Amino acid sequence: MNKSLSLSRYQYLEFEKIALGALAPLKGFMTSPEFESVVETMRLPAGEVFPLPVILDVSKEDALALSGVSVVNLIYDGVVVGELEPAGVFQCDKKAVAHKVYGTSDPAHPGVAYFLATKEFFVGGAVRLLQRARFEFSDYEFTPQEMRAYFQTQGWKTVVGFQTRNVPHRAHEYLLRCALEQADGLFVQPLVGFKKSGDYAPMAILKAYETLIQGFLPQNRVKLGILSTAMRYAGPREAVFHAIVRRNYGCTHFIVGRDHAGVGSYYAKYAAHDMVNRYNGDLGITILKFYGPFYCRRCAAIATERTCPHYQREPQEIQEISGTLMRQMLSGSGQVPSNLMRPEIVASLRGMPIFIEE
Ligand code: ADX
Repeated sequence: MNKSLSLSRYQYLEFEKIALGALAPLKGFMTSPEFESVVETMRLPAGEVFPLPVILDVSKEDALALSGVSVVNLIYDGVVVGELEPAGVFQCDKKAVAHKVYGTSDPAHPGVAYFLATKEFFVGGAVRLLQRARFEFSDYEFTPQEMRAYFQTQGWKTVVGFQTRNVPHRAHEYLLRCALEQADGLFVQPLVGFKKSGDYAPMAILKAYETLIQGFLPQNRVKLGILSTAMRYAGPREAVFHAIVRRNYGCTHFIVGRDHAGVGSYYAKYAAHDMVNRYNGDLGITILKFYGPFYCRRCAAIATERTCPHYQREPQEIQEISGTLMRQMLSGSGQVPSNLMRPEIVASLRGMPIFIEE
């Protein structure tokens, strides 16, 4: 008996990432034992580290209709884009799970809000991709296989992966330069799947990175390519998730800085560092942890807690550079001091929508 399930765009991208190997070792949407194991222990039943649930939510009617079905056609926009072999449906106590995964069940948290709003049931099982997702930024997207092949042809033995959801400011640039000191290549992979309103629009991020890479970084050692998956704002757990995904794309190193994948004040500044420390050596990718960077008026330079004496002595001379501050400046007067963001980057954003609207 054949059955169909219509996917939302969010679900289609999630399905596609699984099928392309971006979420390896997952080969399908999580089954009940996998889900439980990941939520409780941050590991899959076989022991591999995996920090976030990857689930396909369905209505009660669909859950009932799946019983006894061996293959489900996955439909997006009226087209069969893939198949799922259902391996059971399940439910959970969403608030309790949110608390474990996000550290909060507050519906004001955007990741929690999304999770609490998922349909009643989840269906697990292996997937097969029949048609890639196509959307306006697809030309900037590469598969894990394509990236691995690219790194090989470039002769890059070590590659640092950089996750971001922001237009680059000077602190980001500092991290990128540190990465280039360490490794053969750098893979800047902005996440452009689902993000909350008020975050940067994907085109603004891409334009800004093109400006930075073409004008100020060694182009032959930097590759730009998007990751079309949802931002989950899960802070420390998502830092581990982002690292695993970049490992799957062939990176050997991954940057985790301040408040990685954080939102509001739900996570301590360096909670993601503590989390990655717990799995050190077990992720298949080396984590490069960074404190700061900030702008120091005394040094007249971007510096970090490890390189600047004024951080302790004259904290009033330290100007923190946060994504939130930059967004405020860009959405207000549009004037951003050049010691915080390159004027060329600010100029490259003129005339285009910079932020995602409601
Ligand atoms: S994230 O949500 O994708 O993590 P963002 O684009 O701001 O947000 O960050 C990209 C990477 O740079 C993350 O590893 C983050 O921790 C790091 N980062 C961003 N700003 C700073 C900063 N001022 N100091 C240290 N690390 C930073």
